[in-house]
Amino acid sequence: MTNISPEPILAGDIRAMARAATAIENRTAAAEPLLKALFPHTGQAAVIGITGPPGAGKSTLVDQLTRILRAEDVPTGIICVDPSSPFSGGAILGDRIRMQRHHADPGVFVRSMATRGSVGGLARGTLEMALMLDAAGKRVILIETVGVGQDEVEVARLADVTAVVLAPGMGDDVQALKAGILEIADVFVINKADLEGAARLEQELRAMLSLATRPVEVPIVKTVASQGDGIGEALAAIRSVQSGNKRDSVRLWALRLREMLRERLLERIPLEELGAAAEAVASRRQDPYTIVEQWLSTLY
Ligand SMILES: Nc1nc2c(ncn2[C@@H]2O[C@H](COP(=O)(O)OP(=O)(O)OP(=O)(O)O)[C@@H](O)[C@H]2O)c(=O)[nH]1
Ligand SMILES: [Mg+2]
Repeated sequence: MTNISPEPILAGDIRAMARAATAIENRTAAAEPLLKALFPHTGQAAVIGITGPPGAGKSTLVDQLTRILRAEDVPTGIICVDPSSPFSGGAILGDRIRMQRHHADPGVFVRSMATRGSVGGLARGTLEMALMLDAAGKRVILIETVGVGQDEVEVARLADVTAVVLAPGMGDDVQALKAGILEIADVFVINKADLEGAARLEQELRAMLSLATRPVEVPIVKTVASQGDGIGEALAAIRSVQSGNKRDSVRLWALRLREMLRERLLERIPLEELGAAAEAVASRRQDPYTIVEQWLSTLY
């Protein structure tokens, strides 16, 4: 195992960041010592989740938000969670081409991550990637995930602010949206406001929100990301949520720690063993309490 030195990352060296990103994504042995060394230098970045149905314009919006952030000289990180789902195949190439203009800008670091269909693992990898970028001096980190499953709900929990991007004419009625996605939204962006149906989508969304019991009002912003319209407003809405309603980081870390603990424990139990134990319990050959006790006692 070759260790990765934290210093060049802390200095914002792009090659070192790319190496670290690969180690984090592949979960190599070098990743954890590195993350430990970087951790004291984190806590400065705003992590913004951008989620929503396939094709809503998330990547276009991320690209436009980055343009504004860079005009303000804000060091920016972009994490695109590659949809390995059948819904969005082929979209990644387009994303890469779109993001290329930022590649020439050393103030932007773009990284794609594959989901590999693992719930939880994605959230962890994404959090670690964001922590690395935070330590490397990025001050805003945009995370794009597709809103089709559980993954983005998990990822959104890791973000300081989550913007849900919707678009008209996608056959995605508001009713059809996953309830989980509606719950995690801090800001709604109705993109493709140039298309017919945007006003109706907004009405439906407002009607739906009026029924939901949310402690704070969720702003709705309309954009035409492909034209760069409304992007400043979207960023302002995101920022106002972030400053006014910033998620309590103690609570966030309580969630993250719990998730890490759960994951670490589960990693220690082979799937076959879990399966065998489930059979034993289901057939009443063993009780679940004894099994869990046994696992815990042999773990460390
Ligand atoms: N008419 C219109 N088209 C847009 C707008 N924003 C994005 N598009 C187009 O919509 C398509 C999908 O945009 P993306 O940004 O790739 O959408 P996405 O949500 O990232 O898609 P996935 O990553 O595949 O889920 C592209 O062809 C964009 O050019 C908009 O405001 N109006
Ligand atoms: Mg995209």
